[in-house]
Amino acid sequence: MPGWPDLRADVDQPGRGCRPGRGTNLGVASVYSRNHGVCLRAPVLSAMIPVMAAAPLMRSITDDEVESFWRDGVVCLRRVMPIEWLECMADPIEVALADPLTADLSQMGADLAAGAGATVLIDEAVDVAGVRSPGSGRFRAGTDHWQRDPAFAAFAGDSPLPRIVARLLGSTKINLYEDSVLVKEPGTPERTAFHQDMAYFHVEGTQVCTAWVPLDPVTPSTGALEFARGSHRWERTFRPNLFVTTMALPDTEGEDVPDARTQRDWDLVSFDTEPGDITVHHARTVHGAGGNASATARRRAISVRYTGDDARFRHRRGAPSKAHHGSMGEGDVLDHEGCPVVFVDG
Ligand SMILES: O=C(O)CCC(=O)C(=O)O
Repeated sequence: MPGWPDLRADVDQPGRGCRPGRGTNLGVASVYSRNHGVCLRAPVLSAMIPVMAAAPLMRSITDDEVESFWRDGVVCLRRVMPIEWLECMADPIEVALADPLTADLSQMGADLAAGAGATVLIDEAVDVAGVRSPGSGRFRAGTDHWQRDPAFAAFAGDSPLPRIVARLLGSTKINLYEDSVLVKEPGTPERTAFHQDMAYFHVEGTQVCTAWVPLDPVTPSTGALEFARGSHRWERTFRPNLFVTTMALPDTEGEDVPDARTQRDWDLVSFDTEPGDITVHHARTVHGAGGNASATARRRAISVRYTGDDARFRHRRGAPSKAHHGSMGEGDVLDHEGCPVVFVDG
C-alpha cells in the first residue's frame, strides 16, 4: 500500500507492544515497529494472510462478571486491556480529534442553546473546582473511526475486546456496530446526558453492548460514566438525545430520558478506573457522565459497540443511519462489510 512501510516481518513478534491481530475480517493487520518503538498499522489484504480470531484474553472473564453484566446491565472489568493497546491508540485519537468529522459537542451545545433554546447540561463541580474558562475544556466525540483509520479497525477487531464481549454476551459471533472517540479535556463543563445506546442503533436483540475503554485514570470528577443499575430490564424505550442536552433527536421513538438527578429510585453506579480497566454496558442500560473538573487530567475514551447472535436489523425512525443501512431489510442478520463479523467462536 502506498505510504505504508512493509512491516509484515514484524508481525507477531513475541513480547512486542501491540498484540497484533493478523488478517481480521476488517482486512487490516496491526504491526509494531521495532525501529521506532511506536505502533504503526499497515492495511493488508486479508486474503494474503490467515484469518485469525481476536487477541487472546489477558485473563479469563469470570462467571461472576458475566452474572454482574446481566444482573446490573454493566460490569467493570479490571486489568483486561493490555496497556500496549492503549498506548497504540494515543496517536490515532489525536488524529481523530483533528478530523473535521469529529464533533465539538461543547460548541454544538452552545449553538443549540443559542439557536434552539436547548439547555446544555453543565456539571457544577467543574465550576466549583474553578477550572472553567471561556473556551477551556471541550467535549469532542466522533463515530466510525474504524472505517477511516486502520488503527481503530485493529483496535475493534484484533484487540481482546471482541472475545471479552463474546463471553459476556454468551454469543458465538460478534459484529462490530461502530466505535466512538469520546474525549473530555480538563475543565470540560458539559455533562453527558443520560441515554440508552439502543435508541441510536438500527438493531433489535438482547445481545448488544458497548465496551468503554478509558486511556486515562478516570474518577467521577473527571467524567466516569454513571449507570442506572438494572435499567436494561426496564420495559421503557427512550428517545436518543443530543448528548450534551436532553433535547431529543427529531422524529424519534419513545419517551424523553428523565433527569437522573431527580429520579430517587434510580440506583446509580460508577467506577473509578485505571488504564487497563474497562466497563461494558448493555445497550439498553441508561447511562451518562459528569464533566471533567480536573485542571490537568484529560479523559480520553474509546467506545466500541458490538452485537451478538440474536441481533437483527430494525429500522429505528430518526436514529443515525449508516451508509449500508439502505440495503438492509427488517429482521436481517447484521453481517455486512459496514457491520463486520469480528469474532467467531471455535
Ligand atoms: O464518554 C462519555 O461521556 C459517554 C460515553 C457513552 O455514553 C457511551 O459510550 O455509550
